[in-house]
Amino acid sequence: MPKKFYITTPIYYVNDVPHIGHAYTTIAADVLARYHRLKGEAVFFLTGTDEHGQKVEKAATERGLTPKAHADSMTVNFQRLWEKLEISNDAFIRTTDREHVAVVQELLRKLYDAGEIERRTYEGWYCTPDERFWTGKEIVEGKCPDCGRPVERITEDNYFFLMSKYQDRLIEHISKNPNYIQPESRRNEVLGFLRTQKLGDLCISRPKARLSWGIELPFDRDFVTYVWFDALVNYFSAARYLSPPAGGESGPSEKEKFWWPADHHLVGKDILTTHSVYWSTMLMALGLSLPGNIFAHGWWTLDGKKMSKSLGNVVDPNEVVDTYGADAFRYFVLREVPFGLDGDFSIETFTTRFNTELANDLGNLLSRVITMIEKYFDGKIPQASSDQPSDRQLREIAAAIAPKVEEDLGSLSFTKYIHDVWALVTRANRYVEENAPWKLAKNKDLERLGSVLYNLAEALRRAGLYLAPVMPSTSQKIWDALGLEGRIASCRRQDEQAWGRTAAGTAIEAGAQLFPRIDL
Ligand code: ME8
Repeated sequence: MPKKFYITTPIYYVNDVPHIGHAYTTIAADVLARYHRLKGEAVFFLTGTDEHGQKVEKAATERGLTPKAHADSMTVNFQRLWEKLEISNDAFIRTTDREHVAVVQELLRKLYDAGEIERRTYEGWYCTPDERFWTGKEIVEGKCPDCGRPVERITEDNYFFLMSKYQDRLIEHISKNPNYIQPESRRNEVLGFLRTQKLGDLCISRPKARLSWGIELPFDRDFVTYVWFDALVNYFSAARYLSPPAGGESGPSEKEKFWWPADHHLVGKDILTTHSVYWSTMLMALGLSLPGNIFAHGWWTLDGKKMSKSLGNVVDPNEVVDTYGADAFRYFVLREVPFGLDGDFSIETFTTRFNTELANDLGNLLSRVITMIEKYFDGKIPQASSDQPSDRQLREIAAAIAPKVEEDLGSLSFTKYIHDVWALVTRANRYVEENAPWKLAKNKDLERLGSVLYNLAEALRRAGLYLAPVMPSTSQKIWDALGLEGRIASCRRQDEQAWGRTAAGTAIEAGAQLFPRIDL
């Protein structure tokens, strides 16, 4: 059976429409999924929507809809955007799926029966409009620190997951597994917090009297499950009922055994604690394996400002994609900011990268090579018959990519990945200048001209192969232009990366410019 690779994005709340932040995590996960498919691994790439809880209920009420009808209408926004962005997810989970609800209840029952969940009386300051509790230290002169309205003292029964007893085990797990939480700065933050503060128990219920839109506790019908306890379980429940068959077996337990645990949970830095603390301890209490890695990426701003709906400065990925194409957007977000750091989106920086890197470096290279093969060799890839130092250098750069990108994606360094592939694009452009094919044509040195154009076609084929996870359509266009058969996404990388796989005589196909320059 091939090696498995299971990757997840957060499941997004249906209280809002998707923006650049949602697209970012999903694109990053897509690149990893595509890369591992190219390597011939069995891949399960999961994304979806988080549909229960206060925020969603509130958004639905504001629209005069039931929460489910609201969720149905909002989920489509995510699904459509993922199609537009060429996201290759294998499944889309919704926490309102009947199967997911059943798994959440099964796990709650298991924890309750094992004494991992306890009913307790909770006392605290409650802000009714915000529907949340505050501690005595947090409130400001008897008012909610968030909205400034008066808070009231409430005593309420709730169920608690006994999270605190896992504090030491969690510290040990994170310490012993340096890759468990990445990047390292975030790992240190989590460890620092766990080593200096006492972990509390986690309130995992909400009385139905206060919130009804949630999964009912299987052991007390007066309560629903806290939305995070329900949402985090998606990663596990999907492995059972939405994952691809495991080596031909499609039973839930075979699939669970094959796919669980996930290799990577990609999340934004805002939700690292819920994943590294809540989810890890929940899995420990359930006796389930912990994921291989939780990676917290940074935050996007727009023109240096925090994006917010009320300020109206949210980047709508739909607009960018409709104007400049999915690949350019995918390329930009991964190229611009090292994964893990915060980044800023502005149309100026986007345009600069688009024009210099995509239109000039890559797009022009392809169109020059194709035009010359058409003009001098009747549209057929010529034979390589000479071998000069610059040819060897080009081949060496191409050969060096595979081990480099393997390391890059092993540490989720997308920026470095693109940089390492771009070394070949840059070298190929220099190769054009060094060999000046137009001069060879003028001097009627067709033998050398043929070799030069063959090598350039090979360099482009290799660049297309490695760029396929990042820019799937562009890579396919490169593939088609070079007259190569089949879908690049169905290739096996190890079969394709040898130099010289392009057959001389192959008919090329002239197409449109890959990236027509943007004039602002
Ligand atoms: O938190 N920059 O859902 P959510 C980068 N349902 N990424 C951003 C971003 C920004 N400005 N804004 C949002 C939830 N994100 C829960 C998750 S998982 C079991 C439950 C991204 O709709 C980032 O991935 O608020 C963040 O973690 C996610 O959107 C939060 O999406």
